Amino acid sequence: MKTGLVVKKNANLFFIGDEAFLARKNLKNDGIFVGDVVEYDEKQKTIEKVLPRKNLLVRPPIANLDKMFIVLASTPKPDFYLIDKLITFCKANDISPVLIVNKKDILNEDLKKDLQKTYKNVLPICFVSAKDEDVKQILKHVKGVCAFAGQSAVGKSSLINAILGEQREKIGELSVKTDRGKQTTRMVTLYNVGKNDYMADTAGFSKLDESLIDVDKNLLDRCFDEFAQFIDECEYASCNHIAEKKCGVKSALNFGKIDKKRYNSYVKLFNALNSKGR
Ligand SMILES: Nc1nc2c(ncn2[C@@H]2O[C@H](COP(=O)(O)OP(=O)(O)OP(=O)(O)O)[C@@H](O)[C@H]2O)c(=O)[nH]1
Ligand SMILES: [Mg+2]
Ligand SMILES: [Zn+2]
Repeated sequence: MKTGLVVKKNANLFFIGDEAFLARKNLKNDGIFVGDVVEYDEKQKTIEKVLPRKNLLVRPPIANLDKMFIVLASTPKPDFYLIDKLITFCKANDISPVLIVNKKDILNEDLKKDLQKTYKNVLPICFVSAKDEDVKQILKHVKGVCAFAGQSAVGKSSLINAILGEQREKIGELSVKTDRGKQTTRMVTLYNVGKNDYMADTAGFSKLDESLIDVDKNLLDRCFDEFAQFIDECEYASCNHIAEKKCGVKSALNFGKIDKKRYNSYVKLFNALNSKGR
């Protein structure tokens, strides 16, 4: 039996490379996702088994995501809470986040400095413009299965088009209306951009509800990498770094060693998880 990566799904057909396969009878069609690594029978043209996944994203549906390019720009005004939620989501799902600052052509120096200061100890940052050739530098960061995320109008579709332009015949996202006509299902395709490296053509993930972040609130601080070195100074091992008096994180915040926006996102997310009983 051979193993392969599902790069496209079309009705009940699954594509491994350019070849179409059907799901074996005991495998339900809705149990196989783009990004799944599967065992397949080359003669029967059937998928026999889905190998265990490291993660599964719901909207858009994609399995085994390795890297997320979180896009922001000067316009629309950055939604730092969304960015921090996405970074946390990555940490909780074994995904490497990379920050892509798009629209370099209209980026002001203050925002640039601010972003570098806030995120330099958190994740790699890349400054690009979808309208410029240097957009291709994003390809150097592509490793495994990758996808873009970020708020509406930051330029995700433009970036995808700039990077995958030659490979895609059709611009924009494919959406298929279901029989009920209400729900739309986004069809994701993975494009091969290197030996084992793939870029998803989806520009989903423009929002992220806290309910999708599956983290115990008491472990949320572990998703904020730059807090780690200060946690030892907290009086209690169970410190949540909010109401406690002797807290290493809060003291680092007061000394400007932890960024205020990042800390605010932490508190907001902690409270959201708390109210959901996590
Ligand atoms: N100045 C400038 N404008 C850009 C750049 N990249 C994209 N834009 C513009 O930003 C606007 C939004 O771009 P899209 O690619 O549609 O944004 P998106 O993130 O896919 O938005 P949604 O699909 O709504 O989530 C468009 O008008 C683009 O032309 C850039 O590098 N510089
Ligand atoms: Mg778009
Ligand atoms: Zn603390």
